Amino acid sequence: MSKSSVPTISVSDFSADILRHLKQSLGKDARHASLYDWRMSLSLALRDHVVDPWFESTRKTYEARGKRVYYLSMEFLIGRLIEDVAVNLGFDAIAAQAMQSLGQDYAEVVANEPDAALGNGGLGRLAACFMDSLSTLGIPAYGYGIRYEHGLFEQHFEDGAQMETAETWLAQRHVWEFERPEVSYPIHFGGDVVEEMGKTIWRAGETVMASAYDTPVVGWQGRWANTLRLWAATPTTAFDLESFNRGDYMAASAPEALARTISRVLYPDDTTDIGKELRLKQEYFFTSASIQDLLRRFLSEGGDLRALPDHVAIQLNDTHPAIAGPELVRILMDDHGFEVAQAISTARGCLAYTNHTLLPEALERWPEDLFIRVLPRHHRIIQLIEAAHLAATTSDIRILEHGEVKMGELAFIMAHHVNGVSALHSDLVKETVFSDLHADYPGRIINQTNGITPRRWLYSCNPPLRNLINETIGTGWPDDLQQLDGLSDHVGDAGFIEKFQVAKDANKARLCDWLHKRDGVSLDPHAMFDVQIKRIHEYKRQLMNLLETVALWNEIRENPNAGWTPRVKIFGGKAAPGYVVAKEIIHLINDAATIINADPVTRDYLQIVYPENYNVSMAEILIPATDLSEQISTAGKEASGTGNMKFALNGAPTIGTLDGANVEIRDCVGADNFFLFGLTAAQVTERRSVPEYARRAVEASPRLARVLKQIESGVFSPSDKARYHGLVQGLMNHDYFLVTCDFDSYFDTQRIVDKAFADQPSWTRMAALNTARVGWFSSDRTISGYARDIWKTPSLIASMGS
Ligand code: 26V
Repeated sequence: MSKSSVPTISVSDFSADILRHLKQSLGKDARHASLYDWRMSLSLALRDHVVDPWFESTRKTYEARGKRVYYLSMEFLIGRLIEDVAVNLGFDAIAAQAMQSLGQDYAEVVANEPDAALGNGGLGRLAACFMDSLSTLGIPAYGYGIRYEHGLFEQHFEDGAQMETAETWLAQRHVWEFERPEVSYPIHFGGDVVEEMGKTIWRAGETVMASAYDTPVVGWQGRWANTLRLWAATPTTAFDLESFNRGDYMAASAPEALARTISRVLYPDDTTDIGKELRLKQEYFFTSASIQDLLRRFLSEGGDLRALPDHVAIQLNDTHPAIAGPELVRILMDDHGFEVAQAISTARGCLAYTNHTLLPEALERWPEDLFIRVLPRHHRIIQLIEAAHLAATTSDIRILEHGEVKMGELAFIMAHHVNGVSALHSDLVKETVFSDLHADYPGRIINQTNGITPRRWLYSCNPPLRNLINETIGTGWPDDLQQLDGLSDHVGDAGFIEKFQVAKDANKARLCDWLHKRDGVSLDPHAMFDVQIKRIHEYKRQLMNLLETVALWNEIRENPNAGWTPRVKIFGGKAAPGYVVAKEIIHLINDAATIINADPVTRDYLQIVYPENYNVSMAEILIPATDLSEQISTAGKEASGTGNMKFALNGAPTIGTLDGANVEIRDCVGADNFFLFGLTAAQVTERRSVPEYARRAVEASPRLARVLKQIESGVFSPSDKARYHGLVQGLMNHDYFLVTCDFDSYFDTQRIVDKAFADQPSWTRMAALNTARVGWFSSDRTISGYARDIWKTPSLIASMGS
């Protein structure tokens, strides 16, 4: 790895920078400054040091005249940035000391920053980790997305039920971004398509402007910084002058109203394709702006569009930006006179598509009539793309079928590579959703197993473990995570294991303090912290975790003196506002917590906590404090998972199924250091064909039958005994995700976990081996794979080679 080019600064100089910003940028003096003012001043002082590496990277990129990566994503789930920037610049200790010298609590200032929550979950967080790694690796890249005014909704509980309120991160100034009023593009919708003098012309019905906001993303040690460019919708003109002159003031402001809605709010449903016009407009809005922007950049450097694929690699983060294919073809044909075939092959040379889910309900399809209404020209181009595909292959796969536009097929056909996000998932992509297209285009589907940035997900979120690793194997690991292997030599050393335990205990104590302050909840820090944090979905099976918790409660009550291993079951996560079953599951967890936590017989052994409003910042506190990681999805359903990697890296062994990246995690950490249970993906498919499989599984398990009866009869909802009738009946009658079939295996494996945890030194050794052996899951490794296999882009950090 290259030598550090970290700018150095003294604590006193940095304090002076902060005070200068307090005065000049915030207009405050130190005596009257609020926490907000201090946070802004600190952020601005840090931001100053990002600008030089940012300019330098831009200069090198222009000079190299090489290829740039464009990562198109509807979501970037960023979280807070102060700590991230400080750590990457090597300023973390200096920033903390400077704030202290100014009489401020650094941790409190850092915690004052709202999360940038421009994403739902895994897909959006992956995009944020990728931006970090692209900069760390010195690959010239732009992230393109939407500057939502409102990120993911905030969750709170009313009598245990989820309620949603609007998130308002932009109510405060967002200091990390630079507004670029000079960078804006018209985005057209609707209207019609006409032929005039042999030319096809799209006469759009309405137009909004996309305006750029740039956030620099600095990589490890400030060696490189790329740009995250987010688009905000603005009206072409604030008023329609014709209506205005007619005196119709309200109609005159209509274009403004449309524009403002487009980038207003993130869609909070990552499970069902809602098929809403506004969502399609959002997708086209940011994709078109991004394509126009990258073409302008290419042409301004004197590029010949026929050579576009040598200079531009566009990665589609799921199908959300799949309209990029037709949009690029449209511009090449309508504005630059390309023939159809040439336009399609040029576009395909630039495009690659990542699939993130096999769930049929999440695969995007648009009603064709809606699509024609919003994007009439693109509809015709899709017909041309489909015709070219049918002519070039023996395929009978269509993009336009049954009155729908199928975005997965479109993305696949227009991409030179399609990738899955774990080994198992990529195999399933070949065997299931895209089996026919895989046969038509052999070699197009490849795998790139997901990863996580070790800067945020170990270095910053886990100072005790970071320090122990530094003192054990040195400080080279944050951008070369395989170096963690070196810890393996120390797991036989009782002194090291003891220190590993001390680090875990410190993180657990930090979580206890945080929870107590926030929610007034007290936890037993010696209990096992058993954590499941992720979006609430039936396939992720939070319900199975809860059923196991109730079964355990029953058993402890019956035999309180059997030497139970104390556990705290921690849940965190949001349900899509319209996902009724997921919301029932949340309600049930909270109801069960109320009853079980109040039981004097079991309270020393079992506790349930469900903190409201799980987000990236909460994950940063929970993950380092976790003893046991719950990764219990129905095999074949979780494309990869990335939380699974974060837990293992922070020394929490997994209880999990052979699903997604769990398979590869287990291969790395070793079967002895992973608690495996449940049906395999193949067995799941088989079991579904057994008649009444759920009813049979319940009949075969008295333990499960009892739990279901308790829930159904209202033991946990005494004021509304029928509350969970539907939920339980649903399990007995459908149970598509095989909660009932995996229950016994899960329960039994949890009892093995109990025993393993009781032997603390041996447990800690297992935890340390998890940390030591998951270096491969760095997103640096993932991005190197994309760069090598898909983008063909070298690193521009001189000493890093390609
Ligand atoms: C789908 C939809 C459907 C239309 C409405 C809005 C919306 C928003 C997001 C999505 C995408 C869901 C797919 C997703 O997040 N997949 C997750 O991707 C992770 C990163 O690859 C992976 O680790 C998780 O296993 C996978 O569930």
